[in-house]
Amino acid sequence: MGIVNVTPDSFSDGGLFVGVEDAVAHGAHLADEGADIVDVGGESTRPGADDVAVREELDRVVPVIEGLCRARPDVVVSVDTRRAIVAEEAIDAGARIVNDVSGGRDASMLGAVARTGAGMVLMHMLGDPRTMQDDPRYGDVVAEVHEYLRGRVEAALFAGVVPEQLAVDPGIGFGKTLEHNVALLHSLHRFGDLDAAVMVGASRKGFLGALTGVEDAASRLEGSLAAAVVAALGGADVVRVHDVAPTVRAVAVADAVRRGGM
Ligand code: HH2
Repeated sequence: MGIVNVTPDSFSDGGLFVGVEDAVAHGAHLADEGADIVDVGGESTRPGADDVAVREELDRVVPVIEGLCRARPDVVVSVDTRRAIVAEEAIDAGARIVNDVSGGRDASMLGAVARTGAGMVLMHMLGDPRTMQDDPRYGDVVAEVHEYLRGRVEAALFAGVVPEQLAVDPGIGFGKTLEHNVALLHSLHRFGDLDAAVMVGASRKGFLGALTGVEDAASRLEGSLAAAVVAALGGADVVRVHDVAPTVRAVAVADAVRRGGM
């Protein structure tokens, strides 16, 4: 999954693709580089980010989704949103997956996704982006995130979301310390029993900067590739990344090893 952030303030690429044409061209470029899914988001969820008005979020993502679906009908487009209203309009515009970092907390979200038959990513986040990195604590982070996602899968299925269309994501960096992120990647295989695909988004994130000593987020390629390979070996079905071409090549090796041959 390649990332298109139509935001002025995303942590590693904010402001680069705020114009519709630039964002559509970037999404098409990620598809050319080998992304099977292109994720379009209009709200930064970096630690400390403020909420975006609904109208603003719609104005950012809907024209880009329409443009991308028109330009590249072969690409699966997902919308990165916590709001049911944005999800619905994005699906009308051509999106086929809703990527919800809040795990479907908006009371109307699961029903909206179920009605459309769209795919859904349920991610774990502790609290909300404004406060999630203020001293996050868990007794056993892997067990607690697993239990949370189990409950969200159950809620989604109860609401009528198609089981084959579900993915879970432990939410690297969303209310987690360096140790929590490493523990979740180390034990990723444990999320394989949730009857859902497993997705991981570690690309360019702060814990990679801490582990590698690379401060500039856009320069964290090696750390991001290592995390994608680790995730693939741990059973991830989808990795959400900024740097698509190098990730496709790195994950091709990891996938072959995981399968034990070609
Ligand atoms: N991470 C980000 C946004 N959406 N969705 C899922 N499912 N998993 C993730 O790990 C995830 C996500 C944050 O990264 P990014 O979009 O690059 O930054 P920002 O939130 O600042 O726009």
